[in-house]
Amino acid sequence: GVLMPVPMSTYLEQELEKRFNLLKLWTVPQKTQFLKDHSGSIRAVVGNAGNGADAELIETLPKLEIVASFSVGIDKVDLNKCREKGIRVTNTPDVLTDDVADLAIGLALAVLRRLCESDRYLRSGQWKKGDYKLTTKFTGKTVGILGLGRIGKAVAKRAEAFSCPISYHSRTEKPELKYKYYPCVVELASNCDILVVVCALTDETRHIINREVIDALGPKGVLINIGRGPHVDEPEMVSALLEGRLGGAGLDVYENEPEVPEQLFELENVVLLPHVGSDTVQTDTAMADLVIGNLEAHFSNKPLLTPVV
Ligand code: 8YV
Repeated sequence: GVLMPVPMSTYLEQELEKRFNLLKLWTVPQKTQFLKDHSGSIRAVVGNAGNGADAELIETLPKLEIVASFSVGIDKVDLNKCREKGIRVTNTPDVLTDDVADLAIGLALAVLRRLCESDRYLRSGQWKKGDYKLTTKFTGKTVGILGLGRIGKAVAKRAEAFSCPISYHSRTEKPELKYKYYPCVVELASNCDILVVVCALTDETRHIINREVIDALGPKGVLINIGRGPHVDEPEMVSALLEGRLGGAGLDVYENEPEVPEQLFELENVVLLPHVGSDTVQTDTAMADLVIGNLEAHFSNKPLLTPVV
């Protein structure tokens, strides 16, 4: 049996049902009892960015062999527990890089050029009545990237096409790249107009965007978060935005999804998306195919396509 805790992709569900006994946990009323009843047969879990496999779930499933995540980020999978129990873990890197990087640029443009606000202005009939405010130019703005991995590099490449000088912070400098490296996040934030958070969520990067970093970015700075909500100290970000100490924000992720601080709903310099970074038809299919490829490889004793553990 393959356990899916939450719905994530209709195509993935259909393809899993063709090949495996798919158990959709969200459709059963008594989840704990259901897990107990099926604990002897569940050999795989397919999680995603919101619901992975925590220690409790892993302990409930003694026959679990593999966690195949429908996401590149695997912060919701207890990797130590998996290592300890010899459970394999796979993710979906590369196939979603373009979409997530595209969205970072989209958010930057949406915040600076006030695209969502302009759309609301037109739809509400304001255009016919009043004057309109000027916005901020994106081309040429300095873009700081926190985490220069696969997606970070794709963001850099796109920003370069907008003539943006690129700088970054990551655990180690990448001297083969021509972008400016800052060994400290506060320095990166002080020296960029737009800060894009795109690193993996780990104990080291949790709340890496704290008050000091936010103040370094400053009243003209814009924060783009396409990584994970907990990278940012959310209450600090909200007060900085409310007090005008931070210029704007474009967010796809939040600390406690699907909860979003409602104070942000009043702010026109903030663009809020419901964690849709990789949600295109094309990438949904590619991610699902990768999950299935990993499961099939595992169950036929072949090397995993994209192993993490
Ligand atoms: C979501 C993501 O997982 O890959 C990740 O880490 O956060 C996203 O791709 C995706 O939207 C499916 O839930």
